Amino acid sequence: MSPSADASCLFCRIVRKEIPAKIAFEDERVLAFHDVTPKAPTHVLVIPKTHVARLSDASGDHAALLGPCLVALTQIARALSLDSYRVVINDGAEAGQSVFHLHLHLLGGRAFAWPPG
Ligand code: DGP
Repeated sequence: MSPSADASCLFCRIVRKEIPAKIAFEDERVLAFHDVTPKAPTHVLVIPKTHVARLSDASGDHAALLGPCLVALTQIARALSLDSYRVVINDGAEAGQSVFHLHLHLLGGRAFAWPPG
């Protein structure tokens, strides 16, 4: 499994710094950056650097990447002083996924309806 290996993947290109993004967090396994079209006052995308197209593709070694993503997300939320926030993973086009590199949305800074639309 090589990090950010998919040449055409938008988020792999952000990992490789070929496309600029406002980075919120980075370590050897995880990258987080602010969403270009924010849906809340705070909207950060947390991704594994390794290319996994969608949550339902995560298995074996991929699944081990999810824990670090969640831990990074909580650290980012704390650093941004969010004490209440929503975490979203859209898995598949019908669920709203538009970029096929697994990502967690960290949304905060406003109230959220339940159930989601
Ligand atoms: P989703 O619809 O769950 O696949 O979310 C994809 C998100 O990615 C969407 O909220 C917009 C964001 N996005 C798309 N292109 C870019 C980009 O080039 N830069 C950044 N920072 N975010 C992007």
